[in-house]
Amino acid sequence: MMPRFDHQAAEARWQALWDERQSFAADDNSDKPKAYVLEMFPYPSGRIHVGHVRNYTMGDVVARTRRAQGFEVLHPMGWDAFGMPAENAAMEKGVHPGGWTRANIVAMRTQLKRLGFALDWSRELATCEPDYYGQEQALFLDLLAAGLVYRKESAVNWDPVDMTVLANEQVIDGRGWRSGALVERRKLSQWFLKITDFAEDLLDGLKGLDHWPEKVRLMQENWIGKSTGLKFTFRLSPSPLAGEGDSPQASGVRGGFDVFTTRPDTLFGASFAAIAADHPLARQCAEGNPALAEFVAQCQAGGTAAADIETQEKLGFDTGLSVVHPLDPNIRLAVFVANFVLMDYGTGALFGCPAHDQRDLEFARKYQLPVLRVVAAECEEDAPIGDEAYTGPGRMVHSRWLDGMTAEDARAAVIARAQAEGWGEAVTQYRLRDWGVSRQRYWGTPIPIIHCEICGVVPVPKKHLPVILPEDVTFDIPGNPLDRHPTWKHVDCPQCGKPARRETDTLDTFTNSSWYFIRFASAPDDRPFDPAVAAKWLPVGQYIGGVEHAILHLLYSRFWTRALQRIGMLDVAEPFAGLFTQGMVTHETYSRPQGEGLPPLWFAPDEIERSGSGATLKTDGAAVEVGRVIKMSKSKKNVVNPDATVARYGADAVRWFVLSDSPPERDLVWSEAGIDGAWRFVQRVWRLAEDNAAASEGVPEPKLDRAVHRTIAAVTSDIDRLQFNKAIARLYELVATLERSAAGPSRRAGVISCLQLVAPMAPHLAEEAWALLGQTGLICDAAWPVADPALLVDDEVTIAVQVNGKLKGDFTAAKGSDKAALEAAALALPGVLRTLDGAAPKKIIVVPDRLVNIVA
Ligand code: ANZ
Ligand code: ZN
Repeated sequence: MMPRFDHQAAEARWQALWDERQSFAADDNSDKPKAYVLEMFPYPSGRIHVGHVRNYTMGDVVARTRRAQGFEVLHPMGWDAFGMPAENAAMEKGVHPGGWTRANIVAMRTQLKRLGFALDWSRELATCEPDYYGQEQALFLDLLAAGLVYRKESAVNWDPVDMTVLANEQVIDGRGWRSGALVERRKLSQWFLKITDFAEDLLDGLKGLDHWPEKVRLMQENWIGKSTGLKFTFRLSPSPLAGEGDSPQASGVRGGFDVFTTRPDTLFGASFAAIAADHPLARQCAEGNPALAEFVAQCQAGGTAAADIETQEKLGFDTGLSVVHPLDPNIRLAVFVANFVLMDYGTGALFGCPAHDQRDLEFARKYQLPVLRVVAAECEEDAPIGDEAYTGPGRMVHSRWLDGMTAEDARAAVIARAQAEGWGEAVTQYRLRDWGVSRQRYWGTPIPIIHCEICGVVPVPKKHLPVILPEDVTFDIPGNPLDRHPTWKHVDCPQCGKPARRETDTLDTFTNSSWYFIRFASAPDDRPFDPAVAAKWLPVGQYIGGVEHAILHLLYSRFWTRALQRIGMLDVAEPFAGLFTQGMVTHETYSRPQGEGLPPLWFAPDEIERSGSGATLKTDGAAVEVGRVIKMSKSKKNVVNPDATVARYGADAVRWFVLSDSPPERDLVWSEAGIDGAWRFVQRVWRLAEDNAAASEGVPEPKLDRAVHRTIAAVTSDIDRLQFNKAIARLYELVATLERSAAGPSRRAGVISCLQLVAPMAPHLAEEAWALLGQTGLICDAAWPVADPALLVDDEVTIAVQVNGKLKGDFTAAKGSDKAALEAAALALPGVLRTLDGAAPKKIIVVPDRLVNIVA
């Protein structure tokens, strides 16, 4: 039997050696150029999944390559260790969130180490440990002192059965995800970070991020949601509800309210005004109107998720009030309280133009309000509006002095008039809201605040940090265990010394991930980071992770660095210079129907025997349905445990496979056959190394040298552009070429270069083969091969040969060959000899390096 590459022995040997030599420890004081390569750190859910493997392998290839290219590389790993799943596990399994999380970290660290990633484990951190979250508390206090943190009443989703606040994602169809109880809206005093202070800067900064995917920049832009428009005041006209002779002012209602519109051009198409249920005017009207009060209460019930508001039925309640149209005092518009108007956007009030806004149109149809088109596209002119509002460009109609203008010009004209007449002003609005960071949860960073009856809100003095999260808590009753802890929250006020109460809310876990990349770069004991050291590494050169974090995590991190910059702690605005979002890992699904009305029964890939296009269940041998290839998910059971695969095929084969099959930004279909193919390739490279283990005599082979150097250049640039699958395709080619070549110094040199190019992807194989070839040191320490430019230029050309303009064949010649040589070679071609059949050519035309045409 062919001697094989023994992956188990090799992996253990090299991993131990890298560890012992601290090969991948980053030196803050190195004078080499720095490269910070980072993958989004995992949540310690229990096991590494293949999505992690793909993500971390990509980062590892970049890190190892940069290292070989002479950079001092920082490639750290840690744990995003606070969050809900730990609390859920605590409630379901009766384990402590801390114990559960830390056990998971141990298991997952072992799994990651088996994959041979070039990580600086000395910088490992877990956000659930006081040395991390204590420094985060210090940062929170700094931001508070700088006025970037404030407290305000804000609505939350309240589950009345579980007695807990729910995140929007935990509200499903208006009900709590665990209890199934109807969710209520409650007002709580909560902490906010002033991200809106940076809205314009966060938007502006996107322009410079040219190593980010365009789609992510667009998602961020939409999330920030800058709108420019007009804010103007609607004057209330005396209302019949206010009673005989009473003006609205007299009945206590103010003289009017402000609205915000992005479409002032459509003002002549206005058919109603609407205010939010939480609007002060709505509350005032509700006081004397039980039916309206009932409607307002209805709107306030239910969750706070904006997505629900978009899709729910548009409902309104006529207040009986009306307002005066700002462009024509003879026009009155009825004022509704409407469920689709949000209190925390714009002014909490709008005018409705049903012809040109879909929500307004649905509303108008329901309450039989007029629908008047005021913008007409070129070809449809004055067509009536059906059940779709027209939101495109066009010219103004039915709009008096605006008629004939483009909608865009009309927008400017109305704003100019409003400003001139003093009833409105141009304003900019952002969809971005301040970041509410209070969570009524146990497993998170305690907010370092004390509430005192006398002094009010008192920050915990820094010398008392960290505020340690107590671990002696239970989860047998619903609610936040910090609230019912017997002693933890009772403290003396740091200012007056009287008994006071700790804040029992914890910070949103997104705060943990908003600065972990800084702590990786510098982690002193007595401060969050050392700015000089952090600035050496930051920004992260290449950040890699899932597109599911394209909005919040990245935006919060971009905010956090800006906030630190503003308070003079760190001079880095953009945390991530380069960003790459990798595709998902997918797999077939296997199921059996369970009968009418029941969901199918799903089976895991390792329960299945696959044969041809069908599949059977191992336990009973009967058929199962092979379903679509979809993202791996626990619910469909199409999850693969990487441990078994790594044990069987080796880390290198798994790493090779996750890079090889599809472009990194696309989804990857996990297949056993694919990994088997990768394993075979590993064996081929090993054989090639064995065949070239000894130094070899002979003459150089320029053609092979050129092929090798072309591959060096191409693979280097592929890795630079993160096109790992292309790099791998070229290495397949190079290995095939080397296998076909005759033994000699060129082949041995080629094998050595080939191993270096393979090393970032399959590092254990590469180290083992490097040693076998008697190379000095470790391959991970060897300098990256550099392509010789002289070997990259093509010095051979293909010459086409024609007889009377018809192609008869071609041959290769050295570049720049003289005419006589090309003529002679052309005349000797079999196709030419046959066509001429002994006749002498009349004329021969030679185009150097390209063509010989023979006229017969
Ligand atoms: C009249 C109008 C006519 C509008 C028209 C749109 C189209 P963006 O672009 O996302 O910023 N609006 C204003 N305040 C609102 C609130 N608190 N809750 C819900 N909707 C509100 O959205 C701005 C538009 O959303 C505004 O422009 C307003 O409707 C509505 F043909 O005013 B528009
Ligand atoms: Zn006090």
